[in-house]
Amino acid sequence: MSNLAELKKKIETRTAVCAVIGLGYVGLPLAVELALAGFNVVGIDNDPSKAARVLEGESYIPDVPSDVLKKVTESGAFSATVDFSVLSDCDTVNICVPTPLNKTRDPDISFIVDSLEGIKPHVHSGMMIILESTTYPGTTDEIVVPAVTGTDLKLGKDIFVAFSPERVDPGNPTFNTRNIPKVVGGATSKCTEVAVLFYRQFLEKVFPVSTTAVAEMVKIHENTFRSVNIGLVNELALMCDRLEIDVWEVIEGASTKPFGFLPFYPGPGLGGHCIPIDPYYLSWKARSVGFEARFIELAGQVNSFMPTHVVSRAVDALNDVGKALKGARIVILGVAYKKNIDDLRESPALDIMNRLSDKGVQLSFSDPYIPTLDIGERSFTAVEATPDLLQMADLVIIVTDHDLFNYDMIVSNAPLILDTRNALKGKNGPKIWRI
Ligand code: SAJ
Repeated sequence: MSNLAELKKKIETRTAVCAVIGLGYVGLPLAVELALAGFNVVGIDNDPSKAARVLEGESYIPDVPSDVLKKVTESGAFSATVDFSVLSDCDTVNICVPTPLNKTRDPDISFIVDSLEGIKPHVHSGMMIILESTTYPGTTDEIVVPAVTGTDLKLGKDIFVAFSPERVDPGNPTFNTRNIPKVVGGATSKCTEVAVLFYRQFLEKVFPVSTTAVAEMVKIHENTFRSVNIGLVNELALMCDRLEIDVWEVIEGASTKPFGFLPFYPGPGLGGHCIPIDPYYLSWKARSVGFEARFIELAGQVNSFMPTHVVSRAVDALNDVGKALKGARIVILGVAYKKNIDDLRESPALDIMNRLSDKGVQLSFSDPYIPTLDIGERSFTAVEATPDLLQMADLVIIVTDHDLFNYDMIVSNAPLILDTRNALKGKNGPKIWRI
């Protein structure tokens, strides 16, 4: 029986042993879904505490309930380790590690490279390696394939390689690992075939594409689409500010168009570990072939200008009541990068607070999801958004519009409000300013 036939049989009979490298918000849900589907799964993470917590059945990913995790670990279907040697007994390997930017805002694929270094000594015929980490087109063919193939390990015959972008949206109540359509592109047609068969064992919808580069580009396109459209609407907000037109009303009006329009909303800036990062993987790759991805760079400039604009609006609002920024008591409401989550990564609130602190503002913040934060040498501890706190403030800035905030109380007690999210939609008056 050929390696391909043997691997397909193991997948179809769920006797394949599956490894997931990287047990974060992508890898842990994936590993649990594989185990629930009947596969024997081993998670590998370079953080020993993650492996230990998995074995304890103690989930650290909100989308993975601890009782579900405990069920698959206690049954023996799922185990976790820091030791890559387990891969010698594995048939499939999913790489789900971070792909950040480095200090010069160029792609940092060191986590992928480190994973491949861990895999290489244990690669064997009949193995499939699938990269899921968001990366520039060409990574799988140029980095992964050479690392796992060799004279005795022919691509598409002995070793099977594919790319399948992760699309996890942490906290999304509707879409999860199992029901989000999965795009898959193999390094050869046989690689696509076996990767699609693999995912079809435990995911509801699998969408094959012809190459790994197409699959890599699909993901980057999805997130660049958001970054550029957010940049466009932020620029619209800056124009409307000059033209004294309510941008929020403009978007609400445009949203009545039943086709050909998708609303995006201005905000204090672009946060998160995907949207501010992924487009720069594409522009970096484009530059390597002599192409300047102008939309991506321009959107980045507009989006990263928004924290400056928020500070400028704060100056205007305080000035309007005869107060200076320096020494003003300002309360920031919401610091996570988007509402109803506890993630601070790339949050524009950090940039806004840094700028305000530098200008001598007496700064405090309230966020039900974030207890403390550090900005350079300065540490802040969250305070409760009480009527007293708001009454004593000179200005309250709504940076992240968590649903847990009591907006009626905020309007009743804050003497001056800068709303960067239209959280106070429909409420107007001289004390309410918007971006
Ligand atoms: N933002 C705006 N205006 C908007 C939308 C977002 O300013 O109209 C800001 C947010 O406040 C945040 C940043 O942009 O700071 C990113 O927001 P996001 O809604 O794109 O949320 P993310 O970063 O969690 O993006 C993830 C992505 N999911 C994956 O990469 C798997 C993205 O593809 C999803 O579309 C997005 O979640 C989602 O829709 O929730």
